[in-house]
Amino acid sequence: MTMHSLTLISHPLCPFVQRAAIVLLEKQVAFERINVDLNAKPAWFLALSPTAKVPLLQIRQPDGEEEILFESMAICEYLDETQPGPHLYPANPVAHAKHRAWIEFGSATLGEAWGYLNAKNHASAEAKATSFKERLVQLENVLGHGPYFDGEIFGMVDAVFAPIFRYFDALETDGVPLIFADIPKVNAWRRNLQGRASVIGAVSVDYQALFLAHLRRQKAVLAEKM
Ligand SMILES: N[C@@H](CCC(=O)N[C@@H](CS)C(=O)NCC(=O)O)C(=O)O
Repeated sequence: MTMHSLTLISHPLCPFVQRAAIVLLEKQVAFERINVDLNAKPAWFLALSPTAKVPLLQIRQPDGEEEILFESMAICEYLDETQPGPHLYPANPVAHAKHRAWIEFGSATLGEAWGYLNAKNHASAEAKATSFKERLVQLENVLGHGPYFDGEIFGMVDAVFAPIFRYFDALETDGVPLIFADIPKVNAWRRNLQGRASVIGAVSVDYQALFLAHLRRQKAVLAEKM
């Protein structure tokens, strides 16, 4: 029984925040969520965050002690180690290390996906689409029968990739089916993550509208087709 309260300091579109929200929801831990305007960061937020980035996890102990954690994976691992509910890493040390490595791969994949989604000209969109697709093909080659990254059990790698795939669930443009063509295992994984309650609950119901508005504001090439 945990006797402290948890606040996730967030932004509605942030994929790193979603990692932590998914872990909290998988573990069915109650938490509060406070969104920060990253275009006008409040002083209290800047005072708490060494990197000026979300997510932050504020931990209030029953004795009034307060701790602040930053960096999404540090937060996710703290939650995995301290909160009840299923563990999101395998116990076997080799498997654990491999999962951590695929999480690094996931962060780089997120960077390629983000570059593609926000590209402001066709040449850079094409280059990013190619490098993103190459990573998806690498994943296709290591995925098993699913439904999740490492089989039957939903884990931390799933929590990292779900926010990446969510971007593409929110889009209905011509290029996207090409990126996801001929990688059936990745597509099955993507669909399984899309239907997971923790993944659904990690964002608000207006996520899609907010994300599309973001792409239009960025004048992303993809937004021309929407
Ligand atoms: N490595 C960090 C990355 C977090 C991050 O990039 N957060 C973005 C929002 S998705 C942010 O707060 N950006 C604000 C800024 O860079 O000014 C983590 O894993 O927590």
